[in-house]
Amino acid sequence: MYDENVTASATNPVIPGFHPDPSVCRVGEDYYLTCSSFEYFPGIPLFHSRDLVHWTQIGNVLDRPSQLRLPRETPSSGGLYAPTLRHHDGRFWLIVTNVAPGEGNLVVSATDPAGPWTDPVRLPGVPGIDPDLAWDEEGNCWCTISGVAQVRIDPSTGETFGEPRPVWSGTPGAAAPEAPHLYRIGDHWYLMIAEGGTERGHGVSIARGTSPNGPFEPCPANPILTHRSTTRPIQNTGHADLVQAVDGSWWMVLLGVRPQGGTPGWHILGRETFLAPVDWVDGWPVVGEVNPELPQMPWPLVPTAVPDERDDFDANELLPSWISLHDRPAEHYSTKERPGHLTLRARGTSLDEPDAIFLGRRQQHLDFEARTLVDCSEGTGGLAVRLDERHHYAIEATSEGTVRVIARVGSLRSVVAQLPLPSGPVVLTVRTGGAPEPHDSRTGPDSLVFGVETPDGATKDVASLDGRYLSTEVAGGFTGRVVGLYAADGAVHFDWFDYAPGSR
Ligand code: 6LW
Repeated sequence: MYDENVTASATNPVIPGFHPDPSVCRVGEDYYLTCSSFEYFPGIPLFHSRDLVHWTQIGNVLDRPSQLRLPRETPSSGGLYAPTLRHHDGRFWLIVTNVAPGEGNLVVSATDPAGPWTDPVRLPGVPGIDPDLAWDEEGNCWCTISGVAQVRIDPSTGETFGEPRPVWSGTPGAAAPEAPHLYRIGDHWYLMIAEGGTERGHGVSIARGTSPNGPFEPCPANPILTHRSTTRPIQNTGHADLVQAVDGSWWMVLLGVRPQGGTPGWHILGRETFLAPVDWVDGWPVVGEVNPELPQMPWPLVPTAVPDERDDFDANELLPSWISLHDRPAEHYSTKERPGHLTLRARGTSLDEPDAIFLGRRQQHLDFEARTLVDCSEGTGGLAVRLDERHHYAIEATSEGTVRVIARVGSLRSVVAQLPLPSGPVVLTVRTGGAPEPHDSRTGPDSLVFGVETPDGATKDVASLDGRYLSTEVAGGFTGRVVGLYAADGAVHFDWFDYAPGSR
């Protein structure tokens, strides 16, 4: 079984692929981190690390239908935004916004972060997004939200005490004060926020006061982190959280993107999680550089196991890195119907709908190759690279005996290549290739090359498509590419799925 996020060296991003809005906490020598998951189920991936560099996904916080409601019409980039993960009084607490209609802010808790987590407690008195949790010395729990406003809550009942009260609006003139986190550090309470919006202008600013409720005095060096208006390879740096390591040093986790190609630069993996060192000078945090190479870490690295390329679908439970759209009903997603296979059964929707039957994993490497052995004798389906319901490419085998490559970009949908299907199950492939012409300021990020394997094991390329159309700069929104398997009609059986870094 492959494991997520495995690297042997200390490089950024520490959690590649679409893993934005990181929130981190430490318990003893263990670090835990969560990210946003939007329209995908299960919700809120949870990672563990012993060195802050190597992270292993140990579960998902919202992995039962009773915990996560994403109605049919939930669009891509709807759903779950920006959790905060904290440990308090022997329990893990997670607060998050579900932006789907009728949902809102909710809290869950657990004694073991690998689960199970409780069913959600709703917070009807907490409006807005990006909720934070912090406890003061008297045991009061303060929930701070984008804007930035604050209200006292009881996280075990969802009760709020009074109306949210504005506490800081960030740097005058800066857009979107959001992603607040409140910390007691030394003699001060620090209120850290993101501002400038989650695009190229993103940044992190901080203020401090002697009470958790303010007044807050902004840091004279704000923003304490931004890559706006630079040519650095990591852009959009912001939405951060702080953690103190076992040795007393301080670190920041944050989101950033890696634009590729010419102008304006296309990022294809969504917003990823990066790590940066933090020093304290005169009672203010000073953030070290956010570079692809991490500095020498002050402790030995604890790499995780090298992942298997292949998932044989032999286990009853799917790995936590597999994500589907909105839900995962057993009648549509099964590893038991044909043992050793994943069976996907269509529900009258295609990849063009927000609730397609699609099971994927995040594209975590700028270059990758994926393959699957598929039996389409009872249906139509295949292998897709998905940005959202309006931006995806796929190679599919049909029950009528053809293989075709389909491109959907905005309102345009086209079958770009079609050929007869070899008899029996077929291996479908996709890999990244170099950017197609032109090779100048308009150069795109990459191409996606779809193919079939012939009986002698060679790969026959069927179509090569410009990767820029599966980027956030084209599609918009908050997510990144997901590579996976789908059923558009009938039942489709997948014997195995390989994902491996590298190609071109
Ligand atoms: C999130 C906001 C943001 O709620 O993007 O970059 C939004 N920051 O804080 C969705 O991830």
